[in-house]
Amino acid sequence: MNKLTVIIVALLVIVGGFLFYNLSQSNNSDIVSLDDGISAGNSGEVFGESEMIAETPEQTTNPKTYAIEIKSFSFQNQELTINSGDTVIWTNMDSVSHTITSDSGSELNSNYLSKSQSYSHTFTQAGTYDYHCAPHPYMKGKIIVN
Ligand SMILES: [Cu+2]
Repeated sequence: MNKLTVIIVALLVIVGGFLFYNLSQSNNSDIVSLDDGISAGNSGEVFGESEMIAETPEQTTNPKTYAIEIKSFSFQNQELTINSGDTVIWTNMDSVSHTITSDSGSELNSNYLSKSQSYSHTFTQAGTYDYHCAPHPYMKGKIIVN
C-alpha cells in the first residue's frame, strides 16, 4: 500500500514536470513569434496561437480585411495598398447597382450589387489590380498587393 502510494506520487511528479516543460516551450515560441513582427492582436489563447504558428511557420503577419464603400458613383478608396492574403470587402451604398470588375483578367468579377450588398475578395498574389464598374466604366479603382 505504501509502495503503491510512492509510485503514484512519483508518476504525478513526472507528468507534472512534463506538462510544465511543454508550457515553457509554448511560451518560448510565443515570444519568438512576437520578435518576428506579428502585429499585436488578442493573445487570449496562448496554446491555440502557438500551435497555429508551429504548423504554419511561413505565415508571419495576420491577414487583414479592408472595407471600401461605393458611394455617389465612386469607389471611396480609389487606390488601396494591401498585403498578400488580405481581404477587401466592397459595399454598395448607392440606390443604383454597381459591380467590381477587373479591367483585364477575371480576378475581380462581382455580380450586380444592389444597395447595401457586399462583395469580398481575398488577394493571394502580389500585383496591381485595376478594376471598374461594368455599367459605369468611368468608376475606377485600383488594389496594389505587396
Ligand atoms: Cu456602377
